[in-house]
Amino acid sequence: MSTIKTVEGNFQNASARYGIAVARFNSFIVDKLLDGAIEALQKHGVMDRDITIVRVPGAYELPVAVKKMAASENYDAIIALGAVIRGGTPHFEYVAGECVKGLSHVSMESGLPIALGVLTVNTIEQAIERAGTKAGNKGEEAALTAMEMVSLLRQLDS
Ligand code: INI
Repeated sequence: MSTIKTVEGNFQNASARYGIAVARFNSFIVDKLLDGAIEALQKHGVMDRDITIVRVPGAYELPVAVKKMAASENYDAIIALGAVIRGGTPHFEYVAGECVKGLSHVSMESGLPIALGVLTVNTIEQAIERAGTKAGNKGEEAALTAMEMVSLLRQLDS
């Protein structure tokens, strides 16, 4: 049997506090991601009082809101949810790019796990597929990632 130590997160973090930052743009998709995220947290024992939803206008606004949330020290992890759907203009590239770059920057600066539940897709159909139909629910996946990372970082701290 191997004697190599492995450190890995699990989903037993019922005592952690989760912030969910949600973009209102494309809310018919993002609301499904939010439902998936909340269900995943509740299924693993997270209490409603340990979940806070923060709403912003669009995905572009997620990084600045998440930065404030991280600085507040009120959360053990933040789940960022949005849907950027390609249109006929380069706007998509800027919104999607700045959103993902900004969230990654905040995570590295703060040391807080920030789960990326922001869809960046070419079509509405692709968004629907990832919001609880044939390609799963990326909000649920982001919530599970947040839980796993809280657990992992706690173990790495100890
Ligand atoms: N915001 C989104 O969340 N998704 C999009 O697809 C989108 N598109 O395509 O324009 C979008 N734009 C708004 C942007 O996030 C800002 O709210 C806006 O530019 C004001 O700063």
